[in-house]
Amino acid sequence: MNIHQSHSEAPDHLERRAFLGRAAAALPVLYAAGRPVNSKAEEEEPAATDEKPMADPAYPGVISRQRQPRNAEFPFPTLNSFLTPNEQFYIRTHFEVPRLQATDWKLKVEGHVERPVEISYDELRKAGSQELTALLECSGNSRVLLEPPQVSIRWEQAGVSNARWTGVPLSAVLKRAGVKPGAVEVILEGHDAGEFKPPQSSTPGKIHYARSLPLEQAHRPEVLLAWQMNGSDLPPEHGYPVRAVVAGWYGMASVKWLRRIIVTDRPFHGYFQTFAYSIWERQPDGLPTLVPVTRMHVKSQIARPMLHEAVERKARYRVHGAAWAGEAEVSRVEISTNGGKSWEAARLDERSEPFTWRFFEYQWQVPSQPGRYTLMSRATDSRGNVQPLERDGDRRNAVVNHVQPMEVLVR
Ligand SMILES: Nc1nc2c(c(=O)[nH]1)N[C@H]1C(S)=C(S)[C@@H](COP(=O)(O)O)O[C@H]1N2
Ligand SMILES: [Mo]
Repeated sequence: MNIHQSHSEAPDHLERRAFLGRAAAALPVLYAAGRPVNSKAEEEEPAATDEKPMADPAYPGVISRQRQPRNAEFPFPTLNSFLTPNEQFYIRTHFEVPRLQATDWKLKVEGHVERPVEISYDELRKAGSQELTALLECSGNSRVLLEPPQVSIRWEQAGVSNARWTGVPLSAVLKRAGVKPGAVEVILEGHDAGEFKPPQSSTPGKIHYARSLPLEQAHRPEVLLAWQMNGSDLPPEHGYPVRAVVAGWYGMASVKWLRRIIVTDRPFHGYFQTFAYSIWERQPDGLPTLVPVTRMHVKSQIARPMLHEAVERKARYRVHGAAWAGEAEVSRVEISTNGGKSWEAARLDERSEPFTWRFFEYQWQVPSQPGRYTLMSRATDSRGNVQPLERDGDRRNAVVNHVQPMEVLVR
């Protein structure tokens, strides 16, 4: 469990800095020159810190995927700090970002409860404070890999980011209202609202963003109502003043700009629960049934070389990236430099925790023969789940965790 009281630190961060520092070395060169270059693994560069992430002005910002409403991804080839700076954390919004004030914000807790309550921002912050490092990944991340193209944002690699969150467990708030017997789910509703028009689908009037959690999930300690990320108040686009963080679940569960919590005695079938963010599941009776997307699946991604990067022949190239597995830990990452014909173990960073990512690296002896080569990474988690090589078509436009071929040019 990596839930800490405030200010407890992971013990191995010196070791980790050394590992991360090498990753940082190539990046300013890459972007300053505007062209891919080989990694200079042996160079001494100031190490990136993962404790107080700062947006380095030399680093690029996010990559826009849609202007209105705003959707943007973290520039994954620059991956070098364990915590993603707030300014680079990917943004997934369905409606315009609500502009809220903490001073007049109130959270309603109602429905199947003993005492409906309204909690102010100050009351919530006084209810207790915990820290949790957790990665969010949009369930549509890597959608660009899908054939034929699917509806919704065409994420490349980084509808995914990692942050340290400060908040109070949702269970504490539920306790205050008193969940009645017979309750089955907890709906989290956001302030943001709008209408969906075709081709995505029309909806009846304005709807708010809302998702539900099964009651037992809502009570887990890694489900927070958070007001800070990486030590600062949430930025407006990430849910200011208060959002949910459902660690280990795909991002859609982590409802931003919370306004209402509704305890229900029946399953919720809202737009974002049943229509969007749902996948087919084969039932024992043979009938495929739509079920909401929930837990993250094991996945790994190579940050460098990036897609179509030009790499010098005969060089030693530091292939590196990150892997994650939701509630499980990453126990192995393998690399192929020949399109999946053979695999070799990557070196894993020491820092390994559930809910977050684990960095990996692999020293590639680049062949002397110029041409196109396909690199791949494949992760295995502590429960024995292996990242699949093929896309599972039952998953519609979501949960894209199969191995990603990264074609590079050796010259
Ligand atoms: N209220 C609200 N919460 C939301 C969303 C939204 O559009 N509105 N998007 C969800 C989705 S699909 C994802 S992937 C995450 C993204 O969180 P981020 O923008 O902070 O990265 O927020 C989730 N919570
Ligand atoms: Mo998402």
